[in-house]
Amino acid sequence: MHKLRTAVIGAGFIGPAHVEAVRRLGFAEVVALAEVLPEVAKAKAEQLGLTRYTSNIDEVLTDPDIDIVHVCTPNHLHYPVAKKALEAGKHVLCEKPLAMTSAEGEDLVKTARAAKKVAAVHFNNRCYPLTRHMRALVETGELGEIIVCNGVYLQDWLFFPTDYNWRLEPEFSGETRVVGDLGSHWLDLCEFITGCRVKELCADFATFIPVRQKPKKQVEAFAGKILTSDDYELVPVKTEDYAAIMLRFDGKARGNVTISNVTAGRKNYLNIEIYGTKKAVGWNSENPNELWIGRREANNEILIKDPSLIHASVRHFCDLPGGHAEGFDTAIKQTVRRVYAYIAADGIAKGLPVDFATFEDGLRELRLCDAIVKSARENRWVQV
Ligand code: SOE
Repeated sequence: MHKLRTAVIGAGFIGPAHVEAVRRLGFAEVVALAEVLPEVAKAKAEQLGLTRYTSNIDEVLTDPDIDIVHVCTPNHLHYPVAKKALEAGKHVLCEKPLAMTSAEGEDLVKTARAAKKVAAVHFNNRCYPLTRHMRALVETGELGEIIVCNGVYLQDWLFFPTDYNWRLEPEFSGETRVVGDLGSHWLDLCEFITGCRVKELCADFATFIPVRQKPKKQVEAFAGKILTSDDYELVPVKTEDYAAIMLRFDGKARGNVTISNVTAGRKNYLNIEIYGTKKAVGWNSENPNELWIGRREANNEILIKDPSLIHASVRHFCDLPGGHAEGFDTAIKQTVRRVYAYIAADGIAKGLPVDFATFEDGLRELRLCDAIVKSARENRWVQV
C-alpha cells in the first residue's frame, strides 16, 4: 500500500503540530498545506518544508491524490471544509469544536456515515499515557464508584485588553469562547475517563474584559503576548472570559469545572480530579507525566509516567521509557497514529473498534455546549 497522503487545512497554531505528528508516523506524508491567505500559505509551507501550498482550499479537498484532510482552520470553517472533504471521499481529522452549531454537527455525522470514511475529532487529551491510565483504573474498578469529578481548564493568553485573536469573534469562533474552546476538552476527557455522562448542568458566565483593543493585523493563539504594535481599534467582546459549571452525571457522580483564558499564570492548565469510593486520581496538562493518587487509609502517591508502571492495557501510549517526558506534541502523535492505523487497516469495512474520538463525540460536545449556554442565559439547571 502507498503511504497515506495528507492535506492540512489551516496553518495557525495547531496546523503545524498536525504536520509534525503525521511526519512522525512513518507510513504517511503531508503533501499539501492550504491556508486562506496566500502569503501565509507560502510562509508556513516554507517554514515546514512543504513544497505544495495553496490558498484555494477546494483545490486540495477535491484532489484525488489526497487520502486524508486535517481541518485546522478557525471554527467557522470546520463544517464546510469537513463536509466537502467527506463528500469528495476523503477521511477527515477535524479540530474541536467539530462545528459552530449542533445542527452542523448532526449534518457532519450523517455525511460521514454516508461517505463511509473515517471522521475523527482531535481531542488530544485522551491520548496521554496517564489519562489512559486513569481510564483503566475506572474500568477495572480500582477507584470504586465515581462520586466527584472536579477540575479547571485555565489559560492566561487573553489576560490583557490588548490580547486579541479570532477566538474572540463569534463569527469565527461560535456562540461561546472558553466553553467551546476549552470546556469541550475538559468535558470530553471527563466523560471519556469516567464513562459517566453529564445529564444536567448549571452554568455561570462572566466577561471581565468587555472591550478589547484589536490589533489591525492577524494574531495567532498565544502569539499576542509578544506583540509590540500599538495599532489597535476598540471592539466590544460578546463571548465569555470565564465559565463555572456544576454537573450532575448519570449514576451518583457530581462535579464542577471552571474555565477561563484570563487567569494569570495559568498557561494551558487542564486539571482533572476523579474521586471514587475507593481512591482518587488527579492529573494536569502542564505536568502530564505525573499522576496524583489519593487515599484515605494510606499515603498518597505520585505515579511517574513509565511503561513498566502504568496499566499494561495502556502501555502502548508510552513511546519512551520512564523519566523521558512525553507531552502535548506526543499526545497529538498518539491520536493521529490511531486514526491513521484505523484507516490503513480499513477499519470501517472490517468493523474494527475505534480508539479515537469520532464525529459522534464531537457532536456530544456541541450538545453539551448548547446546554451550558442555555443554562447561563436562563440562569438555571438545564437537562442535556
Ligand atoms: C487555544 O485556547 C487553544 O489552542 C485551544 O484551541 C486548544 O484546543 C488547546 O489545546 C490549547 O489552547
